[in-house]
Amino acid sequence: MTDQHLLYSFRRCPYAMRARLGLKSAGIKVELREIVLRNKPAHMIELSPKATVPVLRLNTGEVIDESLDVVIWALKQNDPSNLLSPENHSLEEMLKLIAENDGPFKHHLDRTKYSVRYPEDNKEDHKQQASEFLLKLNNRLSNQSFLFGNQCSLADITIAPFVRQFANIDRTWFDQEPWPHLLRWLTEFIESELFHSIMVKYAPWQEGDKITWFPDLNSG
Ligand SMILES: N[C@@H](CCC(=O)N[C@@H](CS)C(=O)NCC(=O)O)C(=O)O
Repeated sequence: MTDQHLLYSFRRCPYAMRARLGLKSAGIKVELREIVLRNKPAHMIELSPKATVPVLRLNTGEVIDESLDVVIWALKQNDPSNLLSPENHSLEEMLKLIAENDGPFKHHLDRTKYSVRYPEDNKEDHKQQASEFLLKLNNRLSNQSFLFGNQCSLADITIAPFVRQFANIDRTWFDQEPWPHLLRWLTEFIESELFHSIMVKYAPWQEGDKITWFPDLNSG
């Protein structure tokens, strides 16, 4: 047992954003250690040799190193906004859409955003295939405020950071595509108090630093 939960995080990583969104929504306080991907702390790699962020070490010593598992763990402790149980929908249905996001959509997103790393691939094909997923989300959002009804759910907070990442590849193009409902949903997410509260900037952690608590007490 240690005194507190510890989160290794990277501000701009959509997986780490997802973890912070879950922890913040659940009101769970952690010690936050901001990292730089090129220079990961040895302790983080000791906890999780696959060395991706986020890594959450619970005060029991248990390590959770998959972002979706972090969110689900957090919300199972405390879920005041019922993110795990949206009206008329099941957790299973949400997990299916999240799997599409994390699998094919993220695959095409990376090959659009980092196309120089994939010289054999056709960037436009990947952009097109990623867009098909986004049109599907737009459809869901045409008659409801969020992906699984009129209240925010697990699916919204876990998928939105990736849609934001895709939108930022070419914002002028993205804003002109035929997905007005998706745009409305993304804008609301980006402008939300919740999102602002998890995007506070921290200097990279160094041994000997004083503890940085997340959520930040000054960020709402
Ligand atoms: N499946 C993992 C993926 C996490 C992931 O790939 N994070 C990226 C940063 S966005 C990372 O740490 N990559 C390792 C690296 O770039 O060295 C999760 O959901 O937590």
